[in-house]
Amino acid sequence: MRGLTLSDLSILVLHGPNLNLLGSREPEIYGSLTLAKINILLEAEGAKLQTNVSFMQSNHEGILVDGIHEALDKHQGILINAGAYTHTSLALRDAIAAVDLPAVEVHLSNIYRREDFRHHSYISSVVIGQISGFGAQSYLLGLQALVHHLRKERKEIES
Ligand code: CA2
Repeated sequence: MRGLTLSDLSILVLHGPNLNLLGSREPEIYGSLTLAKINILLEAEGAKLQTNVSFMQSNHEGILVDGIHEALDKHQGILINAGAYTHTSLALRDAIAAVDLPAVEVHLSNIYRREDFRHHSYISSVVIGQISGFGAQSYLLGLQALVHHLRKERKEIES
């Protein structure tokens, strides 16, 4: 079988509930960019990093769980903003743990500066790291960190 080359990396970006409303409401918390614009920025960052980026948004927990399962044979890593499911979903946590793909959790807002119920993430214990509070930049920083991690992991396996 052909070995993977540097440009063969593929990342799944998962956006959780209500993030399809970005740009239309609460810009003081979540910024003024639409989700489509954030995806365009991620695609451009992916191109710089020689990494393919795919996107999925759902307002439904089970659909996000299915997306995580389906990532297994298609992608090497997951970038996830689980939205409010961050604070409630054992199912998403278990799905990320089950597929065992490196994942990075991102949030537009700094969840630790907000209401107490946003301070706990069910996801954080099964991801390699979390970036929170930098608006759309959180996604770009998360993508960079994930690609860096995957490349480092790959180099370690090859050496
Ligand atoms: O800061 C983040 O990225 C969050 O994941 C966003 C979630 C929130 O429940 C998390 O605590 C933190 C909410 C996403 C809602 O997105 C909206 C976008 C526009 C208008 C209203 C909601």
